[in-house]
Amino acid sequence: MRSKIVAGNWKMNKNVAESKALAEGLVNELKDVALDNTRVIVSPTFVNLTTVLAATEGSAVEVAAQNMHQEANGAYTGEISAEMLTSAGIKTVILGHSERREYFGEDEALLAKKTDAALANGLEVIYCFGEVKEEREANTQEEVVAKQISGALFHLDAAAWSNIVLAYEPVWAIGTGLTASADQAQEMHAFIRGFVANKYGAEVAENVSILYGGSCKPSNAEEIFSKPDVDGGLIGGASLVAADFAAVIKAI
Ligand code: 3PY
Repeated sequence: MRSKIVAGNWKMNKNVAESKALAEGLVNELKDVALDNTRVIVSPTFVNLTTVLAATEGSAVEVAAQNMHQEANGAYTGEISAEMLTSAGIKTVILGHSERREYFGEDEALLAKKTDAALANGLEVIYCFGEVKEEREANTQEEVVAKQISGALFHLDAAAWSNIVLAYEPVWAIGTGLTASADQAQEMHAFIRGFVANKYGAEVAENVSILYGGSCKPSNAEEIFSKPDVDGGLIGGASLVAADFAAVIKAI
């Protein structure tokens, strides 16, 4: 059975002390919450990963990185490898967020390499993708998403999919306050599951968690999470306040 997952993407926010306080605040908010089949993940910046790991130790809160480099080591100033993440105790990495695609030129060819490096080092990948506003307006969102998924992930064998989580984040809903309606999210998630099933069969498709991201917050989370193919969320702004993120988690 696939897991429900609520993951907080802290992006480039929170210094060391603030990250520690936010992580501790979240652990405190969740201490009496029965999480059942729901995984909770937070994703601070690289410099705060070990602080947040320490602050969440012994709790159900997992810690993920927001990015990594595709090479194992070498002359790549400023970069972090998969093995460096695992050596720090990290088990999950977010790849392909639209901000990485937009501001750092990441495309499917690069993301395929990053995915391979992550999986080869035993990391789970939360792979993000989603259409921009013009693509939605032109009704090409399914084509766009299909290319983003197949281009980075369809070279994998079926077994590798046990370490893949998909995160559909329509770019027009990121940081804009706009949200896909619950029906729009369900429609796309059902398309994605069908697309994965076509390539890998029903079992892989039924077992992959598909998260929704894009201005998901306490006021809309419950409706979005109620849809059968929405297995949780990748949460931006609302994950930066412990009580708000806890409210989103409780909505699942
Ligand atoms: C958002 O909701 O803003 C996100 O980008 C989550 O990753």
